[in-house]
Amino acid sequence: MSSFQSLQTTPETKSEEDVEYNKICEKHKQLIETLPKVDGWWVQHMYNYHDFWLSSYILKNNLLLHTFFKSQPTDIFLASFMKTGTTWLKALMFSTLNRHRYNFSDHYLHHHGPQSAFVLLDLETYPITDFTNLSHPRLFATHLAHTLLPACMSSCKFVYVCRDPKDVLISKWHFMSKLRSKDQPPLSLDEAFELFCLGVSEYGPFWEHVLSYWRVSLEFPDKILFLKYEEMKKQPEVVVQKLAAFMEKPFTAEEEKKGMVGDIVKLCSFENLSNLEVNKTGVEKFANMVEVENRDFFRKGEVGDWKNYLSEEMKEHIDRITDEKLRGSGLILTTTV
Ligand code: PAP
Repeated sequence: MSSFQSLQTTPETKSEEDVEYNKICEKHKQLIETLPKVDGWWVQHMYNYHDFWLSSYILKNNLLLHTFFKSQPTDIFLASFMKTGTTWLKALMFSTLNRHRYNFSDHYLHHHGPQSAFVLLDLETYPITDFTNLSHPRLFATHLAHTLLPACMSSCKFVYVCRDPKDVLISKWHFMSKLRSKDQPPLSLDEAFELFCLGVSEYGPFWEHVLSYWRVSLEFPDKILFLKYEEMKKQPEVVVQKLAAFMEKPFTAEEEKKGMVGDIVKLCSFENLSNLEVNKTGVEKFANMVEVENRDFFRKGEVGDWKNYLSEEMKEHIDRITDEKLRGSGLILTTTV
């Protein structure tokens, strides 16, 4: 749980909430019995809910989110498919918004993993968690596709980050292999490749996920800032300036002159964050239940690492899927590194 945005839990939920909660548990039970089911990469099973693959827990939380989450107009959401640059953006958005609150020589991010700066909505315990005491703007993250989010969120601002699916696959395969239970047989890269291409991985299919945000970003560009990991790597300063303007905290000429944009980029760089003690040895606990070592969020941080894993044939196959799925959308995701 975030030490910065410390959440409060109410000792008892109200009885109305109990009734709603019980109804949702019942609905969840029915869904689990009836929805298409496959093996998960991390968890044992995933269920196809409204065309996306979710674990049983995330599915239940999605139902609860729709009933219990109340957005506020100033909320800012960071949305992403897994392994597309979330950790980096959490650090960048948090340090941009809070640039007057912390000193760059002794910053919050020197002592806390970037994950702690946002609340991961997908894992929270509804209706127990009370978000009303979070500092403003409240910062939330989600890996859910746009079509799975409650309507109340549509008036809020979203930052979405995507990445070349070949790098996403490699990053996700490494991450999931670490988290996968030792009781399950290891997932080979060949298996992961095949499943990923079929759209079968947690929160997938990847392409439909990206398109769900892309389409809304075209219609409401002031509501969704759509970013690409590769562009962030090329021009991080430009992205930080975009983020600041989008979050309604543009840099002043004086801040720019002082080099604040560069300070933020440096603070949040892969080299800097991955070498901090907190990110080498610390553990992030999500919603008091899922524990992940901070170092697992930092692997290589490069564009094109897929070249070290995928054959030419695999590359062509996945690029073909990307071309077909994104055709006519105006979005280009394949990189030629
Ligand atoms: P999540 O979905 O579990 O939150 P996310 O942070 O989106 O993961 O993605 C992790 C990827 O971002 C890793 O990529 P890799 O496996 O290809 O190396 C990770 O190394 C990379 N990453 C983490 N922090 C940074 C950073 N500060 N700059 C650039 N890349 C980063």
